[in-house]
Amino acid sequence: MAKRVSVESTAEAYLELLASRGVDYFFGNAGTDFAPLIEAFEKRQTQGQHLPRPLTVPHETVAVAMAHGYTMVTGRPQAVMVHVIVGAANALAGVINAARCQVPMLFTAGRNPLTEAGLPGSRNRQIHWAQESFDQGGMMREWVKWDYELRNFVQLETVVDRALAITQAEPQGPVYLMLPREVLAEHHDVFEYSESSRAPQPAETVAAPDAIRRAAELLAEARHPLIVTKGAGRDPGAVAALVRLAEACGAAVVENSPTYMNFPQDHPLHAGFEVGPHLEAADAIVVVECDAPWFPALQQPRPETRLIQIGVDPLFVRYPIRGFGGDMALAGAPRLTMAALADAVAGSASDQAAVATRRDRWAELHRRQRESWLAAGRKTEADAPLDMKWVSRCVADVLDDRTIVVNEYDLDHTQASFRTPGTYFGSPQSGGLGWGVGSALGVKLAKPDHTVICCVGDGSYMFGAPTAAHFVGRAHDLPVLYVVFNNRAWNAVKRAVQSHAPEGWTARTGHMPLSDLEPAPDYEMVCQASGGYGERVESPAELPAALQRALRAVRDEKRQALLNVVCKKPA
Ligand SMILES: Cc1ncc(C[n+]2csc(CCOP(=O)(O)OP(=O)(O)O)c2C)c(N)n1
Repeated sequence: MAKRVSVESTAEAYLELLASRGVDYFFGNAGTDFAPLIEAFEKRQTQGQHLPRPLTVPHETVAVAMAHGYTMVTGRPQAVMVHVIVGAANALAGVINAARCQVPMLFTAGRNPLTEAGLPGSRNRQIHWAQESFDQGGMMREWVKWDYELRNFVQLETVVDRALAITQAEPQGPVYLMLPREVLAEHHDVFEYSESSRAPQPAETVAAPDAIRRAAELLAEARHPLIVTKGAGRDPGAVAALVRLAEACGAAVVENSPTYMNFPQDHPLHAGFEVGPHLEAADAIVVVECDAPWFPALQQPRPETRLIQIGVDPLFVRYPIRGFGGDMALAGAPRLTMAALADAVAGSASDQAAVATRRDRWAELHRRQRESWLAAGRKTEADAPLDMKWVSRCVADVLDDRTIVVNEYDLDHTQASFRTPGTYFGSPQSGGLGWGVGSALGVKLAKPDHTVICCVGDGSYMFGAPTAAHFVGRAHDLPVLYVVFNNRAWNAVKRAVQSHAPEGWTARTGHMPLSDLEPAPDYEMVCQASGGYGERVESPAELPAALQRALRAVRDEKRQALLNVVCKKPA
């Protein structure tokens, strides 16, 4: 149905349209390009129109991560707006993360005024000359599915609906809309638009029945089937389908650097987080939403092992190189693909006795694996400085089904056990650091009745623009608990040097440039500076009680909290 509203500007019409399309939040890091929008926001708020809600986010890293976090738990894309080319530059790593995680997002930036004079919104600041680039979309183009500059009011609805349709079409990912100030500032009286988007939205797809049948035959014949996944749980509905598939095949599931909760970690077919020990034996491997299931330079499946790749884009067409083979690739919604495959395998003439034997064997491995993980954690329980395994175990002890963990780096998977879809989110495969702190805020925004715990390395924490993030936590009432795994180093960098030159100069001198983070800041004070609860934890025995104090702060006092947990420093 057509709707007709009175407006004053294109900017106001744009906000009206975002609200009608279900965009709840507008994460903004403003500049001079925002002037017509800020006016329009204020007019709408004065009139009681509160959506989309503008949130001031004083660093682009946090703004993009918040939108990422919000969408990864709701599935609904939100709007981010940054200041022209310079704001977009600060945001780029976050956009890369969203792209690789297939998270939809309406990423927008102001466009420098085009005209030097003569139009409302023409240039009137020093920066308006130097901030113009020849191709503002160019910097982002490799990482977004679509970019466009809004050229006039007449095309507003088509452009916004097209942007939102493209970002949500699979494989999902950010789109980039540039908004020139003259166009936003144009005066208009009336905006007519269709109440719901008329842009076509592709329906979910699943492989043809014949392909499913052939894949099921291949799996039914296998004697050692294995499943590897990283991101099946992007669609929480896919978790149950993956369980059915694993059970139907008697196949173990290995989570490889999981970005989501993919498979209940207490399920007897969960075989841990390392594919290496199982590669040699496997005669059929199903790779589900996993860009790098193993490292060919270190280990490969046997040449005769059959491979099935499942994903919305099993070719990963936006990756320049990815050589993992596949006897079959089943493109489409993994939830539907795996459900169809599970049905087909269950209905096939597979050897049920062999399936049951495999399940028992995996259950035994699962039991022994968990025992050894528990023992490994316990072994470190008295270590001071704290061992990251013990920190992870203590965090795991406070988890429940209404707690969501965002983990950028250091929570040790072997010490926790996530069972509920949508309760775990791990670092993006693209590894653009600075994602964790902001995305935890986005998760909290989307799930105010859940406890949100953000586990971050001290390095990752600093990449996350923490002053800006804690500002947002206080300004917008988002009490997240941050657990900083403070090892005073970039251990990932140290490990890379050790594997590159195990007997090299750094090993001989015991000194490694460019990898230490000392003197370490008092991270707890960064949170306190924005009214949060902060505590430094140096004793392993004190950690459980410290976690309880911090949880009380976030749950009862509704204050953000940060535990600065002093961990062992890597060599
Ligand atoms: C934007 C960005 N810059 C640099 C890196 C390289 N990098 C990868 S891991 C890492 C260290 C992370 O440190 P921390 O969070 O303290 O975890 P730790 O390695 O100590 O466990 C760095 C610097 C990156 N991935 N992203």
